[in-house]
Amino acid sequence: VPAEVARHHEHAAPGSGRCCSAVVQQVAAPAAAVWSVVRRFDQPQAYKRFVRSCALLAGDGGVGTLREVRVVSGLPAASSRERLEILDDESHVLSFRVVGGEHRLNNYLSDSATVVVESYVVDVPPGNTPEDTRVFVDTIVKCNLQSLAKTAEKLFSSP
Ligand code: A8S
Repeated sequence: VPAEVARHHEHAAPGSGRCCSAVVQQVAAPAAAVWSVVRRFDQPQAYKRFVRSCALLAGDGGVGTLREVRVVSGLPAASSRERLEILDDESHVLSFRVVGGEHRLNNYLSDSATVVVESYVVDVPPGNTPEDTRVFVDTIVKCNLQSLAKTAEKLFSSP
């Protein structure tokens, strides 16, 4: 991981009752192709396979936009309200914050750049350990990034 990227993803100590991690994915496509998929805050279902639908509650895809995501069944969650915190088209950085919804990942904060490193911080849900939580969230994020790689690679190779 390039030093600049690592530095961008350094979180302050998560604090007690919180946990954090980062997931890295290689993508065989140019950063522009990856970024074109990631930057669409209104279209997470383009690559996030746990997302069933997404509706914008406020904003038009710029910083401050609020979206409501409904997730597929079988997860300990139904929906999530997420606010776009950073959308930097030059540095290829997007960050969103979970601000509500029906799920157990309170105060989730995600930060992705197109290299692609996705780091996060989240409260450990009551009755779970930090390890449980990390395994759960890493699984979701890894799956998202693999799917993002496929989506961007397809976009890049299509005629
Ligand atoms: C993302 C990352 C995550 C999404 C989580 C971790 C979530 O959408 C799912 C299950 C949950 O339990 C929490 O980048 C929540 O989307 C799939 C509803 C937030």
